[in-house]
Amino acid sequence: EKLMNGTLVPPTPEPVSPASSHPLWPDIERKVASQVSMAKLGVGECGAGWQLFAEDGEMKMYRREEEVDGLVVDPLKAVHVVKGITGFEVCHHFFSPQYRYDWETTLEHMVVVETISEDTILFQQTHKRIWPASQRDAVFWSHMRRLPDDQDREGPDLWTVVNQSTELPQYPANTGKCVRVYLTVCLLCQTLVNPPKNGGPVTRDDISCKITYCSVVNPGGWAPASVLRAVYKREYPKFLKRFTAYVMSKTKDKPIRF
Ligand code: 18C
Repeated sequence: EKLMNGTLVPPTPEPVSPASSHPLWPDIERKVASQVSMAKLGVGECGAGWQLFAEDGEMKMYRREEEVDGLVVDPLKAVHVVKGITGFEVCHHFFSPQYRYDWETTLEHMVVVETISEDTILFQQTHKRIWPASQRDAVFWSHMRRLPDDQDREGPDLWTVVNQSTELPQYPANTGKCVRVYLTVCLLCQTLVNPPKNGGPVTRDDISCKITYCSVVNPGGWAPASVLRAVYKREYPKFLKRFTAYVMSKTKDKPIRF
């Protein structure tokens, strides 16, 4: 568009509702704050009963055995340190729908129900069925954010993605072949930089990412406890190794993004 004096006016961008005016916003603010503060605590600090169940190099996975109404809901906490990638890059690939089928091996189908804003998306997902249980689906919001540095540390800010089940009238629970699962997931990432001794530019050899992944999944309906525990003991380590290898491969020849 041209004004009368001949200057060009850029086209108005597509309206994307700011997440802060969305009805889910108060829930998102509250959940992100509580999940991040829990994720920051080490396994020793966040209550007794954490057992190490998987370890591979720098990766350590802990769980706490818990049941609610006879259903296994064991909270999981995993920590990992991965060379050559940043917290932003890890969160970006975890959050963005365009990469999800590449790394999420439990996924059968994903729908982006609503893009609330650049950093907040509503998803509906169906996951692969595990015999002898019913297939599962999930409806959740996902929110990615840079976290202000509360400890005045040197170096880049933290990044997080929080995924939290919610209800959507368009996707009522337990009406089709799927049983609805309820999840709370927090991925928290800190980039560690080793400044090069020669004072040169920071390369991927000088960075690593400390990843904390916390998850609680309520299976929502009957699932044999022994099968469920065997499935997550296999699937969580597989996820974290595969996903981080994926982020390394997607970023290795690209400029570092903090
Ligand atoms: O966080 C992860 N992924 C995100 C993006 O997809 C998001 C999704 C979380 C998925 C939650 C689990 C949904 C149910 C899955 C069913 C299991 C299918 C396994 C198929 C194997 C062939 O946050 C990464 C998630 C990594 C997933 C680990 C598996 C967790 C298993 C938890 C058990 C859930 C109950 C299953 C009921 C049936 C058990 C007999």
